[in-house]
Amino acid sequence: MAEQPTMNQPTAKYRSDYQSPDFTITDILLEFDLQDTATRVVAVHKVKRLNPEATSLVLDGDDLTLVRVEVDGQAWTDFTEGESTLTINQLPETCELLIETEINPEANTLLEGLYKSGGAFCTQCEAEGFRRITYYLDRPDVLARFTTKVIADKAAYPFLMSNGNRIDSGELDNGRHWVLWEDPFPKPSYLFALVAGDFDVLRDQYTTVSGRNVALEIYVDKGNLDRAEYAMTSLINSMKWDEARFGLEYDLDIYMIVAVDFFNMGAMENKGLNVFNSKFVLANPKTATDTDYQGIEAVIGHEYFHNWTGNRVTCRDWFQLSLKEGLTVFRDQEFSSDLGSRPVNRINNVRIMRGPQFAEDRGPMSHPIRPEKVIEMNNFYTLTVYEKGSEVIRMMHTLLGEAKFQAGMKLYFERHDGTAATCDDFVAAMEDASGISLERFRRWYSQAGTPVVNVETEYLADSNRYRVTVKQHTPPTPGQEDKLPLHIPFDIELYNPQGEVIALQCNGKPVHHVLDITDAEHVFEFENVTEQPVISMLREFSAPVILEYDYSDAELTFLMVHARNEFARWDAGQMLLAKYIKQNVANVQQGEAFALPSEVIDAFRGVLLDADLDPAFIAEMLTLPSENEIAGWYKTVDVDAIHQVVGELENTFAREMQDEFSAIYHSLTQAAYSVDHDAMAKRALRNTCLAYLANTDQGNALVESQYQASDNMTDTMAAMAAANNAQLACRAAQMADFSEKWTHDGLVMDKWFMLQGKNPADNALSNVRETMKHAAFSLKNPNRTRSLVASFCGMNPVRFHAKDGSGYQFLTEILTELNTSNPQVASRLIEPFLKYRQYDEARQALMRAELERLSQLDNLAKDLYEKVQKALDL
Ligand code: B3K
Ligand code: ZN
Repeated sequence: MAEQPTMNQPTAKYRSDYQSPDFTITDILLEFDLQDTATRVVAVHKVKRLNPEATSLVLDGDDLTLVRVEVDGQAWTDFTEGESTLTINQLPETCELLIETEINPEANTLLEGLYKSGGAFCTQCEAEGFRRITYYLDRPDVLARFTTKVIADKAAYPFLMSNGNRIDSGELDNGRHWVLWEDPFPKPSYLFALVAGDFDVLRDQYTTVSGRNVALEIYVDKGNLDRAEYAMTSLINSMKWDEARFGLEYDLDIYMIVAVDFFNMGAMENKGLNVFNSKFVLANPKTATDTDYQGIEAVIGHEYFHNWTGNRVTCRDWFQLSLKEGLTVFRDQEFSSDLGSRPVNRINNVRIMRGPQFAEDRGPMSHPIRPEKVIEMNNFYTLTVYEKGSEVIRMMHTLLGEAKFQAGMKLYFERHDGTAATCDDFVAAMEDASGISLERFRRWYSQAGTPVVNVETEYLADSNRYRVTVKQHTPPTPGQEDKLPLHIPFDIELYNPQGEVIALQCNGKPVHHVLDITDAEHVFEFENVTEQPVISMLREFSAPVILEYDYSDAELTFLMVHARNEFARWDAGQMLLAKYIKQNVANVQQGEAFALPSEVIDAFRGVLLDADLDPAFIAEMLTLPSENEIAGWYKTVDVDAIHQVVGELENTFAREMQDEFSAIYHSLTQAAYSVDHDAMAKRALRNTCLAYLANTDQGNALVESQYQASDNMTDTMAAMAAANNAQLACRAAQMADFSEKWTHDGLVMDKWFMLQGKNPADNALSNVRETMKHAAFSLKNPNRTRSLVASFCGMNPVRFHAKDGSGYQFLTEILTELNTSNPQVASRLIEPFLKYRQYDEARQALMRAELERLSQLDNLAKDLYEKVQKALDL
């Protein structure tokens, strides 16, 4: 735009512009001579022309120094180097193309391409990082067989790894050695990986269902072997589960996982050689919480499941990302639910949808699960593509049922194994295998935003009928004004006053409990309903929508007790809480007192005392929605009123149920720590009780004694989080003690940094600034940055949104620094700014000013550029 002259204009790509490649590469032989600042990469490609009209081969490359080009063994000079391309002219129809480049892994702070993490070399190529290693057709629809030779100093880098099977190795005279790896499965460049370093290795093996032996190896920093076991157990469980539930078997002789400390995201599914953020590998009871263990199981599963959904069948282009990510998230969610508690898993997945995913849908970056326009692909590894993508797969699963869904999966693999496919291919396989039309359903792939389903009911006593009117609409999102009706699976149940299920019947015929909502409005009249029923809707969160229905308190407390599935009981509790949170936010705004009817408290007391319920489920029932989720209910967010109401609600529950919390807390004292569902469930409930009790007179003493007595990180962190949240007297001493004990271990210190970020104290920001000087902190490490900075800016709304704008200035300072060193991390951190339109005018103006400052930065990275210009609506 004219008034923003300094904002450079990176170009966007559009899904509709897809063209198949002019050339392909069938084989690539890579040789790496690893040196910290000058690594030589020789790549020999077998190139084949696909489009007879094409004259030039245009390769992608970033930050490379070109050394030489040869074609069929001869030096080649007919090429041009662009800013991020190498165009080679006059190539024959097939040829062997050699390109030698030099790269500087040590200077690579972007953590994309080949870089150094601690003392090790490692790579991250998805989405477009391979082009920072060598010039290549760096797009997912070019599938080549990779052979990789890694050469490095033997003493410093005794382990040299790449994808596939290790086929040869040798020694060189100057203290260097080499290993040759061959991956028999053609793959796109984003699945390439290389690791070189000195590690401790945990080894195991797995025999697949057809009897093949697979070597399993987990590489961790020296001294961390005692933290790798749970990752190994999770890997073996994943392999078994994928065979049992999806009939999918592993295909190479070796599966390696390497844990590194410097990593931009959770983990990466490179063929046969996963690279993991150490956060999702390392755990023992002293260093990791139960939540960490669950995270490890989920991420190990996720990356393993990608071997089929992602690697064997990959994406044609990056717009199709949800083809592999949505499906693989669905698979990892099912894995966690089959192994642990299904209701608790579902509740937590739905919290993510209703909190941060719905927020993404409301913001300027709102996009369909299959985006249409992308400037920086890394910006689209979003909750929408992943979590909503998984919900879309889950809806198909609901519509088809397990057997037909699995038939669809089978057909999908029959058709597309070894190729790069599209989301449409997936839906077509589901449709063809099941015979169920998904025509209207496909709109979920192209329409952005959160649909709203509005329901009205009427009991027609005279005719024993119950009329349910269901309307749907999707509010406009940037670039998509008009929305069409979607195919929404709408799962309902009716209960009579005794809590018994009423069989659904329309026009004399039984009706399935999942209603097909395909139009803007449907009216259902259920027959033989002899008493006024209570309706349970959107059971299991059967579609990623907002449900609007005017429930009475009595209906909600009824459902909290009588709904047949636990998810629906939890959901009723959430709706009841939402009602009184909203009412009290209005009270606070009008200067009135906080008030909560005793019936509401009694309903929650009833859940707390229900001995038949899983303690983990009770803990979820008593967990309040986050301040961020609550913020999403408003057009204009009042952070201070929300913070106050959540605090008062916590205090009221604590005061009114103190005896029950206290009795349960003391009754759940455990003997020895173990990582199994029952033990974790008890700890979850016990620590939920502690969090409430922290707000009472006994709080300080209880929290202090739990901290002192604890022999595991779950209980330690629960005590510290309770002290932090309730600002107890014991907090300072605990924080000092913990920091002294763990300063040497960044991963453990992340928990401490997170508490500093979420500290509700008035001076939280100055504490955060002080904390950045801590010996264990570094902005260069994404985990540290996320723990401290992202937790302050994203999870401490009342302090981040301080009226004087100090929180906003702080974020701009950090973003300015990360814009050059690691824009991918910066691009995650900027999220709170993107929501500026949802705040009062004064805060809006302050945030907008910060966004404008950012837009003026020299060399604003594509990652930030895309978000800033969308937020400012340029
Ligand atoms: N596929 C990777 C994510 C890559 C992110 C690139 N910025 C991990 C995963 O989803 O399994
Ligand atoms: Zn994934």
